[in-house]
Amino acid sequence: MQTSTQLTAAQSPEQIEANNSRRRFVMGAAAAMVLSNLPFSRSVLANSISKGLTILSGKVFDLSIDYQTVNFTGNTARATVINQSIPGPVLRWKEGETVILRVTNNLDHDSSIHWHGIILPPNMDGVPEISYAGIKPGETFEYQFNVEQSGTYWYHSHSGYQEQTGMYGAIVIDPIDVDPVLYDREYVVMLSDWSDEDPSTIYAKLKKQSDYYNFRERTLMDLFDEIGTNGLTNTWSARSMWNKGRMSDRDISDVTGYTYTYLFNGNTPEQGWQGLFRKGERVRLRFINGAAMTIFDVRIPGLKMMVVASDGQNIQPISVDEFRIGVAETYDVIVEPQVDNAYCIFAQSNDRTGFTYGSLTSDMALEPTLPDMDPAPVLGHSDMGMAMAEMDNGTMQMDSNKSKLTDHSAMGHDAPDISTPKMSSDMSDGMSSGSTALGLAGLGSTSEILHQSSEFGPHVDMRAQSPKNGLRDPGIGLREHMSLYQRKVLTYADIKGLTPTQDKREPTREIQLHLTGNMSRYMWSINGIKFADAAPLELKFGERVRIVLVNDTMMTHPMHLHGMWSELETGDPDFIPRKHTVIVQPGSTISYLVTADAMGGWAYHCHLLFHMAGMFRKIIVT
Ligand SMILES: [Cu+2]
Repeated sequence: MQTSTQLTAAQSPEQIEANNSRRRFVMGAAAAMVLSNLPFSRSVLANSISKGLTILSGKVFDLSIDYQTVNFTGNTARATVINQSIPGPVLRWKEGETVILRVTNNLDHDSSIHWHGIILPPNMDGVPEISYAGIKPGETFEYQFNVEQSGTYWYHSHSGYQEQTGMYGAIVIDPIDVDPVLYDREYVVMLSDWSDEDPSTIYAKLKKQSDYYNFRERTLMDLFDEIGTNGLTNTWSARSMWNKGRMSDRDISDVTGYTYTYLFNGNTPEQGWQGLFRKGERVRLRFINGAAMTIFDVRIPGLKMMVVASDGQNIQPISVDEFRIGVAETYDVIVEPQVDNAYCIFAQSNDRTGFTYGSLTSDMALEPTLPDMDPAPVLGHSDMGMAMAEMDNGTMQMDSNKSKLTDHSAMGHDAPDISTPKMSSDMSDGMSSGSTALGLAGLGSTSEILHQSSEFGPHVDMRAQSPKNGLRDPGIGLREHMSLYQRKVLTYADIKGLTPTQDKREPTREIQLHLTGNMSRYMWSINGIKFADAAPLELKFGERVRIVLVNDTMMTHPMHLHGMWSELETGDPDFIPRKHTVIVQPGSTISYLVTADAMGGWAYHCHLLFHMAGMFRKIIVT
């Protein structure tokens, strides 16, 4: 009986990327950094090998988890891999079918695979200690569930730091009905980050020195430049805010291109993935951010991208030049190249410390022209959820003083959608905002932003006092791209479901969660409470609830709810889009609705791997 996984024949040979014979020279991460602002010359690239993704389709899949020695940088390192490859195989399912996935753990540690974004029973979700005990060394665990959705998803280890060392792969689910998206050809684009450093070493370094990988701190020369431009007083008041919190306005990401090599379908920038097209074709690119810690900004110079799906769910098509993809998010886009050429699919890290790319080409012999990375962004006051007026009044709550808020009079200046935040004294676990009338479904919360008493203490070094609405903000480093480069950047406000909202009920309560941390001590939490100390969040089966996320930190956090959809409130109650991962920008708030239609225990967490231990909650639906 041929039940097990097979190399698919469903794809045309061209669909399986066909450039295995190209030979190029593999360089290290350091060389990539040097090259990062230069177009690659073909001679430099002459010797490395670009590889494609393996695709498995069917109903029964055998997956193995093994150690493997890899060489992405010129040095060898140990990876953990699924079916001997990074990424693991693309799993191609069909909506309406039951899949069986037999996963054998050949590591000497526990392992797991979580099917990210897939709606399934809680014991099939693959999260150790919430779904099951994990997969022990030598053990085979059999997952079985009905596939009730279609689109682009992915899977990854939920054990330790295994995801960082290679345990991730794409899932593509064909719809049971006619696909509303028309296309002639498709490719998965899995973006990820690789380090030769052991992830526990990376984490230990961050714990000792949270800006260990950030080489963009301001220098004395920057200071003199700034004084020359803005004057001493302005410079001093701007600087003192950052200095008080021992923070840096260039602290965009914790782990950077200093240690990371960014991968495109498992290829380094020196290898350069290639995908073929014929001019006039509609090409569907299924972007997945499978990185552990890296948010990417993606564009294809010379091509408009029609975004047709977000987190696997069809959306009303929206034409953009660029989009930000948070860790664990997926976007499907359609491009229609009209001339024979090699187009660069360019993915730069949001801190601009590195990039990866692939090419969409009419001829494998063509090399694309690499664009320059955009300038490194600098955080502004609004990214800390602060109005300028507050800064001048000296009322920002970037403490070490852990006291109460001192002056409410100046707040809310740049936050028209959000009322004045307060400190809440009596909301025991801060999980419910109580009695006030809730904003309408799809339009977002009208409740006050309340800082819980648990948010005050040395474990939280910042609270956003006037968090801005994150919906229309393309994000730091992208805001000015229309005026500077005429590049339309996708925002969450642009995303509307393709099909009407299924659950049209109004939410009956709100849960306001603050994403918190002490950044200089590299401690992460929700409402100031780390996972180990937190009670589970309880939802009642069938209830319609709004989750309001407030980012009180300077980092962008991609928040992932397991088991249920996150219905992002983007302003149209009739076409609320469904997502599994929602990025919350620094100093911003965003909200989504959840229908608690999945009994059992589920994980809810920031998807940045090194934030996850603290910024995590168990959700129980009873
Ligand atoms: Cu986070």
